[in-house]
Amino acid sequence: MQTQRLRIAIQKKGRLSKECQDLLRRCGVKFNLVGERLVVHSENMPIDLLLVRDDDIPGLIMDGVVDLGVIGENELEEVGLERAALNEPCNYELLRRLDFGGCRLSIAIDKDAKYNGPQDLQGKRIATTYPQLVKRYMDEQGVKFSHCLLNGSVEVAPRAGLADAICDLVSTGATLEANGLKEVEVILRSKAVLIQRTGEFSIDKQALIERLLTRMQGVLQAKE
Ligand code: PRT
Ligand code: ZN
Repeated sequence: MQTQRLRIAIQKKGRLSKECQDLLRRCGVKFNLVGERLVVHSENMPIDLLLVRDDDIPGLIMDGVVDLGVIGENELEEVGLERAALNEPCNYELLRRLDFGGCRLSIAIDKDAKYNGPQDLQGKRIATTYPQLVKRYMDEQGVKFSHCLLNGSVEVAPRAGLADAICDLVSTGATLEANGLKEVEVILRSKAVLIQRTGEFSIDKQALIERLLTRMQGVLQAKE
């Protein structure tokens, strides 16, 4: 069901939400976030913001339920691979790479273990929230491994005896260090991106998207 107003999905609460809201505000979109609302109407533009879990954003775009979304490439690629494997719609258009949410998806092992390359992970169990991205990487390397799917506390899995290695997001490296782990392979470098659903847009929506993109270009350049 398409609406006249441009629908933009953003993370409700988390590492991308503040910078995402700041970016929209700098692009001139006025809105007031009150309470626990899922949909927030902009006060000065025909835009509705959808405040959701980041995990839901790729699917909302790929199913054509919302027009634009801001999401980390890690999440976008994982959901895309999962949907492709299930023969579900997985198309989207990348409008812009943004300047926040930077991190890397890395494999880490016990800090004292020897490591000479991906072949050392042969037959090991890897704990992760990103099974598709790990599988793609390990297939590329020709290394067989087993999964340990965890949606939280991934970094404690080796110490808890659940896995031999982990594959998780890293920014400063402090979490790995605190858990006695060392980063041995970077399998993806990620930033937040602005994406768009595929398909037709009304002339008005298209014009609004272009206006937003021009403003965004200005905002991002001014920060450089
Ligand atoms: O509730 P919701 O599902 O919306 O949020 P979430 O908990 O799934 O995601 P959130 O808010 O933690 O992260 C949203 C996005 O921010 C991620 O998908 C990444 O694109 C991006 N991002 C950038 C990060 C990090 N940096 C990051 N460091 N996401 C998570 N981390 C975690 C990491 O998982 C690990 O636990 O931070 C820890 C490592 O940080 P360092 O600094 O110790 O290395
Ligand atoms: Zn999430």
